[in-house]
Amino acid sequence: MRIDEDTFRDMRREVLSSWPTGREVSEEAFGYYRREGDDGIFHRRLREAKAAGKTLLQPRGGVPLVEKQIELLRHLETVGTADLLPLTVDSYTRQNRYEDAQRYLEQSQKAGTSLLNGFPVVNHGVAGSRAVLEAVSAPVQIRHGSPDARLLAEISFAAGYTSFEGGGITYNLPYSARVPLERSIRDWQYVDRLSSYYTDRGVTINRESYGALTGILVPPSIAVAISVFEALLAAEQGVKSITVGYGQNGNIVQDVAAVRALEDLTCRYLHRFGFGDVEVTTCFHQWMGPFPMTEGRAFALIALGALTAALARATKVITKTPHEAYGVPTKEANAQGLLCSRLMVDTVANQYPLDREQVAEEARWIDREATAIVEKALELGEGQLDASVVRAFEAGVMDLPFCPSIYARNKVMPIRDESGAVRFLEHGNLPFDREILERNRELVHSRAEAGPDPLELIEQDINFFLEPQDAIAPGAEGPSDARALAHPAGAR
Ligand code: 8ZB
Repeated sequence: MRIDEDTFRDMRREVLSSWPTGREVSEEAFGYYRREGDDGIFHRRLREAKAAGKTLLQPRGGVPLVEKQIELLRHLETVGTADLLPLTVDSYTRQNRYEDAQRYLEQSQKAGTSLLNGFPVVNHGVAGSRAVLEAVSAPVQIRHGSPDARLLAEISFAAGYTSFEGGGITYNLPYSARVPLERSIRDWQYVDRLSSYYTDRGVTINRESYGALTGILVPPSIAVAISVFEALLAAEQGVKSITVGYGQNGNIVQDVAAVRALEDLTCRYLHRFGFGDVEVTTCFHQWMGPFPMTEGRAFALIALGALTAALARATKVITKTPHEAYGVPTKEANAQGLLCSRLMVDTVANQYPLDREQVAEEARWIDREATAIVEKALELGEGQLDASVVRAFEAGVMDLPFCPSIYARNKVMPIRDESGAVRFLEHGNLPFDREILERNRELVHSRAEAGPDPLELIEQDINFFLEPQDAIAPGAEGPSDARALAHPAGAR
């Protein structure tokens, strides 16, 4: 159910009093947006790109200091030709540890270095965060990984940011071991409700689901089913611009089909629930799994991701960098990842070298699997979206392999087929029909039954893009500047 005005007002009072900068949030924000002639610039860029069939480029990037963040974003925009910019938030802020973020922010200021792995939006407050936005021309999105992003969203929207990543499932399960889904979904309903509070007042906030999830062999139908629920949950709170995402697995046909199924299913269910006026766009994540250390292989993988995103006609692609295997990238390496991707998306924009029927066939199977999951979850939820998700995960009807959270059953085991597409070795309690299971069995049996120990196969499949052992021997070079990388506080 949509949170009503009165309840929401009380909730906001509590959230805004949880840290001093919460007091900076005011209705002044609406005046600010109007002054900028900005009705939510991020969603407009997405809409234009979708209409033109273009794939926009967006990197990740966040450093603790305002001036350094501006320098970084200007570099990504001018040298890297990024279409959309990020403000990646540090890990302490993601965990609501604002005191720790404050301490490392002050130390970073004193030393003039980066002792946080991102930009602490809450600590910088409305003015500091807005200064970054105003120093660049491309729209900027807040990207993070918080199970509870209520205060972060408050400061971000008040500062003028019009796109916010995350959701109650996708920013919980891959990131937290023991945050109950019930709680993260509730806290994200607040973020979606806050987005619609702005949208109702003329400022459309774009909300993006983190469809790449754990980044490790996520079967497409699982990612699609989860995205459908995050889209429905957002729409239920009044969100009008939704981006659904998917992380590259490596088989071009399957990845392209997955993006198609993702968009189709999301739109179909939004319509069915009466949210046909929501604008849906797609985001493709370049490979989120273990990244090659050598520069040549890293660039090849970045190019493969950009190629696939462009063929899928994804609205945008989140790019990786040649430093991925080493940690947070320098701005120069980040721009190189963008330039590599730029060549690919521009070249492929007007080509379609794939077999259309093969893509359509794969998309039909992903659709069929995802539909089975969504329908069974809806049945368990007895008409309530949040209950559908909670009960479906309890029952293993929705599940996520290699998930750190105790709130996923972890009974699904993925495996690649001969062509590298991700299939099921074990489907756990996913509610699949006989034909789905039969097709899957046919596709995997040559690897699953002939090969060595299944666990060894899965390890190979996870490390699919890493160098063969002998290629990282002396002589094979990593990025020349990677050794100079700083290692900021907090885990990535
Ligand atoms: C779940 C997201 C992980 C990805 C990148 C990692 C990885 C994290 C930053 C960043 C640039 C940052 N990432 N923090 N990239 N600047 N502060 O997100 O490298 O690719």
